[in-house]
Amino acid sequence: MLKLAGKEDKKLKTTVFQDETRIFNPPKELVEKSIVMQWMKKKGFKTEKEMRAWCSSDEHYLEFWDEMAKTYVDWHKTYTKVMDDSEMPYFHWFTGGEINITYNAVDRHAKGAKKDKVAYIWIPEPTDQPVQKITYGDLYKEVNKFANGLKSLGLKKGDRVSIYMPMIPQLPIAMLACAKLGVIHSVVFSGFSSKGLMDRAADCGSRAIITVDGFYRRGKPVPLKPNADEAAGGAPSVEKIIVYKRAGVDVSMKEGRDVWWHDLVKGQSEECEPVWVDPEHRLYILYTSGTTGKPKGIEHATGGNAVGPAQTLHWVFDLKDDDVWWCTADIGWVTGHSYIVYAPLILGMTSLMYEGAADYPDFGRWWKNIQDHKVTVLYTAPTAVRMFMKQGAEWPDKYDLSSLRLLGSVGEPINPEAWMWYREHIGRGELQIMDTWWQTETGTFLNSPLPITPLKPGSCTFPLPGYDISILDEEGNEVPLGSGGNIVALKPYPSMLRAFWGDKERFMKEYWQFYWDVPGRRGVYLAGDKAQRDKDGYFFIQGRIDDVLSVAGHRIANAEVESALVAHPKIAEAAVVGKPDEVKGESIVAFVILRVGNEPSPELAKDAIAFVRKTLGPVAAPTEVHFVNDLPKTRSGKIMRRVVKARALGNPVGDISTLMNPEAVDGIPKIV
Ligand code: 6R9
Repeated sequence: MLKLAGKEDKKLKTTVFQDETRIFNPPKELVEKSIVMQWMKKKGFKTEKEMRAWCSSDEHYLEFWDEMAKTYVDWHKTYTKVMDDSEMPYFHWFTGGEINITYNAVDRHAKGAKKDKVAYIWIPEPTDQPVQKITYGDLYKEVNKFANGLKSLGLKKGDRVSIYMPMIPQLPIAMLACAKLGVIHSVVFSGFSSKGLMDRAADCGSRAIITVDGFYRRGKPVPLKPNADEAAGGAPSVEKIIVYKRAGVDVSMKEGRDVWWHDLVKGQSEECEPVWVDPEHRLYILYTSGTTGKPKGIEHATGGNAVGPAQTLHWVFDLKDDDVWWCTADIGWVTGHSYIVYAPLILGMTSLMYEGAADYPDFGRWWKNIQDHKVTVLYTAPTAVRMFMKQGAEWPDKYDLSSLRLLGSVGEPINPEAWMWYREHIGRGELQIMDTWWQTETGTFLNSPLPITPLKPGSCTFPLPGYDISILDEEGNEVPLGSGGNIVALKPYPSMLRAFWGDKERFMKEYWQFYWDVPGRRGVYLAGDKAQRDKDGYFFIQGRIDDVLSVAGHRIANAEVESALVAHPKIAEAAVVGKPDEVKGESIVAFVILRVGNEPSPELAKDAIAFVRKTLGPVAAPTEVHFVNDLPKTRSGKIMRRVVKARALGNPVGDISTLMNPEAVDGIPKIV
């Protein structure tokens, strides 16, 4: 059974996470021209609320998904059943159909009107290297040549291949080539160590690793191939290593095992027949960040991932033919899989892809990218927003960001302070922010505003059409408005995870067991996040179930206190942990990073405490504030509170090799 914070004591009072009264209405023009509004008019829906409810209702959700599946995807063979729940919790979608996702993402555009449309504007990190514009026609040829190369190595449908590459066009090309053959890709973030790659490749039995000689980081070439060599040494299933020459660093090639990408594609045909697969055929395995314990290999199905991400991208970010979309995530994360690779390509959009660091050569790089390539929609993470906030608005202010028309956020709760800064300094004080809540497991956004939704800062607003998302108490009752509990999906949806690679028991335990025996709740998906709804029904995500403090009988989300701290004009980032306290259960200890230009002082610590007391009330005020230069984060930018806490309390910090900045751990002072 899962351990849920607070389960032992149901009498705990839950603090109201957000008492947000500011509402930001979407401009009329955005609403009127939006894709979702066109659809609503066609269907005769009068209000957003009515539309969202209809699409997610018991009576209509399968009808909704049937229409979406036929709108966004060309099926080689049409399915006969939209969804089959006879093997719950193993839900099957689009039964009886046949599909190839690369055909949908590339071939149909390359063979049609979008042949010469740019699919990717790729910006290398070194400023002296040329930007590449890759059309759908180019992509078609490159994917086919590489797919034929993979075929020549004997790779076939159902085999697994690990991809360990930086943000270069060959990464999506490799993924699309695998998918063209029905080979299951497992992308491993290129910032992971050789051990991270080895564990993942060994777990899913990869037959090959696709990698690069090296890549650029802040202007310097960094070798990567040696990591793949080490990984292959501990992953006996790996027969081949394919190496793309990116940085021109010296690498050793093992005879018979290693092959250069350019040799593999030499002389290969630019045509390659798609391998048509069952919609349930696995498209990819992606290991989650592994915040605790062994990484879990999330299995994603082909059909659902052709439909879900494309539909949400179209509706939420309202992408039209002339938009330039930039999702700043790394493709090594689910955000990149869904929203740099599959969804934008299925929609036939132009995406920007940037190879490098946000601060190279300086903190203006992103804003220059937007200015130079007239990016219209920007999708990034709160951690990035806070980093820029810390550096000050003078960086974005130097550039012309007038091409932007919509903004997005993902990865963590975005604290209202960062939300306001994002809108003010990146969005000219007028752009709407789509705060999308979702997970590796879900493949696509579950809760998110639409361009027609009035926004509240810090809220991911409502469940999207077709998704039945609710908040339940521990007994399985829906909680009333104005309170919180476990956020769940009451119904299945196409892009949901299908299984854990090789671990049925853990799959059951982590997501389904919790409400399995509650009458009427079998098949309810436990997301693992705490959330609250305010009196208007707006959802506020409070963070992972474990990230809730218990202070003098009050349940306080760590994120709530962090959000209050970051609203302090001198604080850029904060991590809050609970320190055991004989009287209160836990007392709140904060570790904060100051904004540039501020110095730590005992007065500032006192001021920060007073600030939280005023914002959230005395019960949520930290008893200690410590100033640090850095906080340990996952590679996707989430603050690792577990590690901060372990270090602060003098406990073993566990495996930190997969952190973005393991050195930050040493800077956390002991508090006991
Ligand atoms: C897409 C992604 C999933 C966890 C999720 C939640 C947090 C993501 C969020 C958010 C609040 C948002 N999360 N988006 N919390 N508001 N808009 O990040 O996937 O890396 O698997 O993380 O991230 O806690 O459960 P993943």
